[in-house]
Amino acid sequence: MSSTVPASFPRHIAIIMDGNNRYGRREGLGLGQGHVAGRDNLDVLIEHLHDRKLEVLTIFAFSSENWQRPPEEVHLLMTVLLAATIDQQLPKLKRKKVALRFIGDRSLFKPEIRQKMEQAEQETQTGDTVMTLVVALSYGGMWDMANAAREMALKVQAGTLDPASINEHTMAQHIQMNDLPPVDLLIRTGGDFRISNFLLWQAAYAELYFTPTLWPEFSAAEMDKAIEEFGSRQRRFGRTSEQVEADSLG
Ligand code: M2E
Repeated sequence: MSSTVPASFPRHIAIIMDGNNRYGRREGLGLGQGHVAGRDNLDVLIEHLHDRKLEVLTIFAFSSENWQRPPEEVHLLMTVLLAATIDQQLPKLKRKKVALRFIGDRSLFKPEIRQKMEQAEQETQTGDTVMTLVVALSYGGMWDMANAAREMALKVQAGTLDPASINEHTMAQHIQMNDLPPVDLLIRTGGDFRISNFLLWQAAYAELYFTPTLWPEFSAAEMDKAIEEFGSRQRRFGRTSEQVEADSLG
């Protein structure tokens, strides 16, 4: 008997958007223009994934370590481009019912930027969210876990948490995005085969997809290819080899 196993669609996709600077250099663009091209591509992909009814998209724009980049680039990314992107995206995110959320260490941002981030989050929280866009800024997976540990320690100190009750489940409640589904598919563009301290806890069971394509050139078609690949791996790994065999014969 032949059975058709439906391709599973990921609920949560996370992307390490690497390759903006290399793209800019290759194309002979000015400083920061590779990041602008990357931002424009993100715009296209948000729209595409929204159409495909993805629940959560998490993007890694700027890591804890990226503060060590040249000061001009840091300023451009974290002040100019970030503020401009929020202003530019906000009307569309609201119209399409995309809830915006930031994860990472906000204490490192200027107060004006922090306020802009908070306001954008508030303005996009509605009762009928279609997709959640999580932007990781000054984020690190190890920071996330240390942050959870600190929060739990404070609760122990206050007498509201019993140390004996600390396990994977109680810890998970202190990790960023605890109210969202775990990462199903983690994509890294730009050719490196690393997680680079991105989501460590949340991507514990994620399928990994690596591509040499530079982020500004990662198209909707390649995104579909990654999703397709995810679906076919789920079909294979969710069953015994006998089942896969039987299905391919049927
Ligand atoms: C982003 C921020 O490299 C970063 C600079 C700022 C824009 N960016 C890339 C983002 O990841 C905010 C929103 Cl609303 C969307 C994208």
